[in-house]
Amino acid sequence: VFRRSLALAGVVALAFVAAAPAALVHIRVEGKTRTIFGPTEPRLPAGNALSALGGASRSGEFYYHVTDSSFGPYVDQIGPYASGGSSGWTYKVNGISPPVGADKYVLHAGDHVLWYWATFGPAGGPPTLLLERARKQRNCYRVYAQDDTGTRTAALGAVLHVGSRRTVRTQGATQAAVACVGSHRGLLVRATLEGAVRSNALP
Ligand code: B12
Repeated sequence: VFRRSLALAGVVALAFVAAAPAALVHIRVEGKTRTIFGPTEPRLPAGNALSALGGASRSGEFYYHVTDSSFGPYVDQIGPYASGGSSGWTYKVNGISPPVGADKYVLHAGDHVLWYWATFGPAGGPPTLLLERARKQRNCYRVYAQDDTGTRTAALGAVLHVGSRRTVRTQGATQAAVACVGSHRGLLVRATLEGAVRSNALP
């Protein structure tokens, strides 16, 4: 009996090692043509970047599919679009594209997870847009483009969308892409730029 309890304790301990404890993380899923989940990056509990996608799928009731590959579990479809050729689903955590499978990337509280559709060319994948409020300027926003290493550059030429009807073009040269959108109570603001993944949304 003692040996059996020891074996059981071992199995339980292993289960705890294998499953990373869930942390409260932000998640957004950007599809090929529209946002699939969480424009404002809501929080949900997840232990790794794959389980974050699972949680978002349950919460937002959207389809995703994982297949086994030589590198481990691979997300080969989200919504109606399956990966193929040089296009498919990739993820970033805090703006950086990790060089490991999503099931291996352990998340920490407050991390921002982004899953998005990407087509890779000679220059790599598309930049992802990051929208921030401009400091000390009411109703003004800055837009950055982030590459796979998370390096930020001004997203020159980005357009801000205020709700679904109004757009404002950003101004700026090398340092920043900024725009002030005026009063917009109840409407979310987000940025787009040709060739880049659309940004998070802010009130
Ligand atoms: C093309 C490619 C992609 C394409 C796949 C397009 C498609 N048609 O499905 C895209 C751009 C979508 C992609 C995504 C990712 N990739 Co990739 N990819 C490659 C690349 C350059 C070639 C793979 C290939 O076509 N092999 C030939 C075919 C015949 O063999 P295959 O086994 O059928 O290939 C499939 C799998 O490799 C799968 N796949 C592609 N990438 C990854 C990554 C992981 C972790 C897994 C499990 C499977 C997988 O897609 C291939 C096509 O179906 C390899 C580098 C290399 N030289 O192997 C990196 C490579 C496999 N990818 C890598 C990584 C890290 C990723 C991402 C996790 C990056 C990210 N941060 O999001 C994501 C996967 C996330 C997810 N969806 O689960 C790493 C894996 C490292 C590791 N040890 O885990 C590699 C080795 C590149 C590297 N050196 O860093 N990738």
